[in-house]
Amino acid sequence: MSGNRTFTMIKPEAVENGHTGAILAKMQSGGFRIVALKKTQLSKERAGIFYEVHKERPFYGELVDYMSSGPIIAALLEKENAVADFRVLIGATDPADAAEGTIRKEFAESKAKNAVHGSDSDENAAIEANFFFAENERF
Ligand code: FUP
Repeated sequence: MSGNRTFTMIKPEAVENGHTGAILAKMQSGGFRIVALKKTQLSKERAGIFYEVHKERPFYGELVDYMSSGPIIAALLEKENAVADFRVLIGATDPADAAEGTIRKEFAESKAKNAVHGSDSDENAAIEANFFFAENERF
């Protein structure tokens, strides 16, 4: 996968609160094309694997519990400079620091329940996309 794709999840609180459509619309109007999309729920074990890079962080247990607490929307998105541009569109990790107009500013509840995930590198975007999507689920 080249540098034009990023992986995202709409997190449980945003799905639960009915923000899926509005968040996907913001992604699309931000210039991102949906390559793959699914609604699914992570088991605790799979959430633990997805967030393994944060294993030593104090919030890891809560993060795994939260991310497996309800359904999420997983998506693979395409745009030139996707990883960096998507992180601008979603805003800072803590919604208190997120810029006006960003997805987290509008929809996130807190640093933990921050509405969306966005990959932090091309390499992780590829790993994360492979975690959720088979080749024949990408268009
Ligand atoms: P981001 O890349 O913006 O999602 O942020 P990080 O990689 O720093 O954090 C990964 C996830 O850990 C975030 F989605 C939310 C969670 N987190 C917390 O729950 N508490 C914290 O203090 C920091 C991050």
